[in-house]
Amino acid sequence: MLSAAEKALISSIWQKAAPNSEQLGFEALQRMLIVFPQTKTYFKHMDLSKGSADIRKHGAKVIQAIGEAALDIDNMASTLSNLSSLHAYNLRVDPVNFSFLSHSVLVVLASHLSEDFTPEAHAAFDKFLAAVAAILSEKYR
Ligand code: ZNH
Repeated sequence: MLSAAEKALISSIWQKAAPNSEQLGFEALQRMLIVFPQTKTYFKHMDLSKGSADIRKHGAKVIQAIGEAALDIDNMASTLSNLSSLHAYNLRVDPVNFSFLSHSVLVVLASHLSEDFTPEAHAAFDKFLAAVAAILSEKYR
């Protein structure tokens, strides 16, 4: 579980990232699709060319969900409950892919926040994204 200190770091990182969250989400999703091309199989119905409006729009949705979880960390299981069902029952995303997205989000945060993204903040945000991924994949079987 996340300690009080980690929760404070996560919310401070999110406060710095939030004003630019749509761009961050776009960059993170695009990075995932390029660095881990196997993830493209889930998005065959979208225009996956670099910089596409589809990537921009979907990236914004994904980061918004992450942001909502970050704003209310203690209740993130209920915040993410509908998305958890969606990913398990409808989308059937192989849980291995969550770590690819998490990695991409961390890299994008590092590139935008530079020295504010301290090793401690990185560690806390990594743990937070792993917790989000665990919730999104807990209904799989
Ligand atoms: Zn997911 C969808 C979030 C991961 C795939 N997603 C989605 C949405 C959201 C999300 C918000 C929208 C919903 C509605 O619309 O209702 N995701 C998310 C998050 C995460 C994720 C938060 C983590 C962290 N996903 C993921 C992955 C993948 C995915 C990893 C793969 C690779 N998703 C997906 C899909 C979809 C989604 C396919 C659907 C899209 C469309 O629109 O079609």
